Amino acid sequence: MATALKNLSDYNLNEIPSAKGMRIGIAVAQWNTHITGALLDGALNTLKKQGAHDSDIIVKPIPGSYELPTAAQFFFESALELDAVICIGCLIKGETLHFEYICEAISQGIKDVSLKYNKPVIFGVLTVLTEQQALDRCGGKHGNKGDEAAVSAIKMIALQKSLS
Ligand code: RBF
Repeated sequence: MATALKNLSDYNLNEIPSAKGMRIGIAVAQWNTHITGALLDGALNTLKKQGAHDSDIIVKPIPGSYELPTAAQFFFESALELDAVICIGCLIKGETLHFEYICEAISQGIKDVSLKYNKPVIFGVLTVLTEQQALDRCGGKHGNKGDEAAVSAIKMIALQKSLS
């Protein structure tokens, strides 16, 4: 699990499928926006580099990370006909157990929505102990988890298309 061993932006994009024609929703939590904004920039940058069209990427702000699974469900229930949803958030551990409860709920919730709709729902959520750890992973020394989330979405959409 150690991101210290893997740079989150270290991809050879020539080896990643084209994202042309892929339709992707992105839900972005509005807590720690200096982090989630950078994660969003990374995801958008990677999707566009791989050929995704602006009009095929739908970005929506949501209150906090806890609401990410519900937002993903709203995306799939909409008329947008999305191939995947990327959930972007940043949880920084505080002094109470709130962090543990929210991390658990989000990771389970994202998995549940993905299985319910049979579509990729990507965990673009930083769960860190300090703000510095988040800064290191949203464009800092460990790369940008937004890039990794976009690559995961593209790969999973391509996988599903190849099997259907
Ligand atoms: N949302 C986040 O996305 N990241 C956080 O670090 C975060 N910390 C929170 C800490 C406390 C004490 C509370 C009450 C909420 C926090 N939230 C955070 C918001 C949470 O995900 C959710 O939006 C709200 O709890 C409303 O359901």
